Amino acid sequence: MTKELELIGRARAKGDSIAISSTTGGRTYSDLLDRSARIASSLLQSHDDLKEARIAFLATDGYDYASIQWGIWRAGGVVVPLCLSAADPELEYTLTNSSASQVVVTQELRSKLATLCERLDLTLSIAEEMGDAPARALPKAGIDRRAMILYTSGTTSKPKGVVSTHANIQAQIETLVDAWEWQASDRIPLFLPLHHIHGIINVLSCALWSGATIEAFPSFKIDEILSRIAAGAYTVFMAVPTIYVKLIQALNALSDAEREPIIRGFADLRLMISGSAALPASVHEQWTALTGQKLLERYGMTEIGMALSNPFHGERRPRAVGQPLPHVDVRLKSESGEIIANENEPGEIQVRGPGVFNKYWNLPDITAESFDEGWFRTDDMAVIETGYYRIMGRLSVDIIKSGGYKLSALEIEATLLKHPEIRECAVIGMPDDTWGEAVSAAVVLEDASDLGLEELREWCRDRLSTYKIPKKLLILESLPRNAMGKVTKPPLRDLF
Ligand code: MCA
Ligand code: AMP
Repeated sequence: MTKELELIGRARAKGDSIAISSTTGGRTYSDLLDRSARIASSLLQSHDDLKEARIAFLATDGYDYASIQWGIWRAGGVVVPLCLSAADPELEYTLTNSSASQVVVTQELRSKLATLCERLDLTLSIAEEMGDAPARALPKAGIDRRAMILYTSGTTSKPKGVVSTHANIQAQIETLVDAWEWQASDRIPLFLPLHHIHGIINVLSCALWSGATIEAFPSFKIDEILSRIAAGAYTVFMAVPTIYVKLIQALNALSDAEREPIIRGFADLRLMISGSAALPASVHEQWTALTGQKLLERYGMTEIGMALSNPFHGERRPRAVGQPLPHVDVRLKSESGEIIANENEPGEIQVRGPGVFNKYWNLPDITAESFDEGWFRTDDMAVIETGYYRIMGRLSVDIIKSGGYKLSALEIEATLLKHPEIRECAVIGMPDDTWGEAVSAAVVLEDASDLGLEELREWCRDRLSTYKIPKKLLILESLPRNAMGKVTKPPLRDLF
């Protein structure tokens, strides 16, 4: 038996409530249903069902984004959200790797994709022009269908496409709605990028599932957001640690009179969450000292949604990520292969449950290697201390977390090696107070090159997303190597 997606069905009951507002005004749940149905009809043309065709899309505005996402789902397609700050080679990789059959974009972003789509012979549809297609009966496909491909960087040099079904997405949403007590009366700002789980599931989808109201910003517009906080516009706030660092800096730069209403606004929120990267205890404590709010830190991953969380009711402990969320099984496995039964013994986090993804797109071997007896291997190490999990770090030195983004050192190295003056390079994440880790490149230059950081950053702009561009550059005569001739990265940390 197949029926309408529950996310869509629930929206029908919400009718005239505001789903998403932005500077262009407020849009109701009925608006979202109507526009997404028209986009779905336009995508379908003469077909009955897109049958899991991959449709890539790019939009800045939250309402445009949600209408296109729902439109693709309602037509039976798989959404492939593109990254707004991606460079052309990255967009091309996503489009070709997912074998997207068409691309949807808003008018304002058309120029970002027009030439590329023409070269790749891909139909580019403009969202604003998709409203006139005659309404069609929309397919009802069932929740075991594939729904989304998100690209995540890992220990392969190119990002992997994480395929999630509607059932996975629904499980990820229900877990959070349950644990964090989402309500229809909630109001949340959305400023996180919409090509990753944090923005897509934790904020956008949980809010729409709950019949809540989203206020969407095109990116993290700190002054606008602070003035809305002061106006008491929200009940819930979700961000990455870098954003809390930036908020603390901004608040500390204000006079007492300017700061007071903003602090009051933050203090009045019912819930503030941090995740996507480790929240330093100092930031946790400074935030409590400033606003009285105890941040709820949680842990998740593109492949699994959220897995561990400090409690909504109960102790929210700095440096800890709490306990398994509802419907999520978590275990720790030691390096020697034992399942850890005791506190204070470190092991790899492994996760099982209905939210765990379907597979990596076109990578059956890597998918198989990522599971251990049905448990997904996260590559993150943790320990349980007085009942709460604490993340200790990652198994791979090649994964960097910067500003909440997961980056592959190997991918950045492969790009840097295309520079004609770089003979060898090694990329690592150096500890950074604002970004968590800063992308840092050690390079051996060709003779006679005088390449500097600014010139290299400029060269990277057409090739890498902003957040992957090296922040630090170290020029060496040679890279440190082990007896086998393999570059060893940890010693580089002492050289920067
Ligand atoms: C930007 N800049 C950086 C970085 N990003 N420098 C170093 N490291 C970075 N990571 C530089 C830019 O080059 C620019 O410099 C200047 O900072 C301003 O750039 P801009 O992009 O405008 O910065 P921003 O708007 O202040 O962005 C910071 C941000 C953003 C809001 C923290 O990075 C962000 O939205 N991060 C969230 C990512 C996220 O959602 N991750 C979740 C993944 P210049 O001016 O010199 O050019 S999902 C996940 O991890 C799992 C599932 C989970 O658990 O959630
Ligand atoms: P992503 O692939 O972008 O979904 O990033 C997932 C990774 O982010 C995890 O494997 C962790 O390494 C990291 N991460 C997420 N939340 C936390 C947290 N609260 N503390 C430490 N690391 C985190």
